[in-house]
Amino acid sequence: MNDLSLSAVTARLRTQTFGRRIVYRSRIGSTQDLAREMAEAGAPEGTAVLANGQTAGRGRLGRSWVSPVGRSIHLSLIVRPSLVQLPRLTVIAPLAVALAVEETTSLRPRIKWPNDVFLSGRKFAGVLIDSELAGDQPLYAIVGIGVNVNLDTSAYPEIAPIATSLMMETGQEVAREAVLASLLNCLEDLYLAVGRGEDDAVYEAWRDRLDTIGQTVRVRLGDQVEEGLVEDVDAEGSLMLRRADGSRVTVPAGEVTLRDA
Ligand code: BT5
Repeated sequence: MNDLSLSAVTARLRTQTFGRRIVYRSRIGSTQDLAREMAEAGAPEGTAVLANGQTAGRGRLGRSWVSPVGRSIHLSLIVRPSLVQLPRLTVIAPLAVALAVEETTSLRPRIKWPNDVFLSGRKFAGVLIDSELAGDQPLYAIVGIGVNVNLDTSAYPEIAPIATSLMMETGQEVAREAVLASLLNCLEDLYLAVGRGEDDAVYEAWRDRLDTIGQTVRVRLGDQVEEGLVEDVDAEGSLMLRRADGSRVTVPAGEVTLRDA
């Protein structure tokens, strides 16, 4: 079995807190659940829960995430964001994945709103953010990120037509440790930048990689369906849609699904 070398990850970290405490399991149900338990018990910001494989990996809205042992990155990072940082996690997380892949390979990922990261029109990474508030104050958030690094997605019929991996795109195995360390470095850089109020550069970098602007989309938001042309996005990741009747609506990047119209 391909184990993840934590010392190889740590050697590449240039973070203050992100990934400085790592909890590692060779196999787990979902890293999100352990991270949530640890956050509830007071684990500090930056604690990273990692698993070599998951037996019940989760996507959003009850969907599942294919997480076999030894091939991918399964990360749940505990953060304790400010009110400003919390909504920007949906921008920071996929952007950090794209930047980490750019830093460690020759690939140039694209982001599909709100949280998918794509190569050659196929998804290779996804983001799931769980957060806990007390009133309107954030207590913690768990930034869940799955990255198909050396996964042969053709072996999984449920995702074969829509998914890819860094190995499939480069034609060779990629060191998970290098991608993971770069991911933690990029996540912390972006998170701290937003905390200092420097969101403009973060927003621009995200917007540059976003494929969704200019497309006509249908968005399901609870019971409501909105359809329209994506005119722009804002710094919190909301979509600005123009409906067929010419009116405009802003759709937050929360619990939504995107369908091609
Ligand atoms: C996501 O959900 O894309 C969020 C995935 C987050 C996974 C991480 S791994 C660490 C942490 N622990 C967890 O339990 N979860 C997080 P969503 O946008 O709902 O996309 C889910 C859909 O993506 C599925 O319905 C499939 O169509 C597809 N999918 C599932 N597994 C995939 C994979 N390995 N690669 C590409 N696509 C996949």
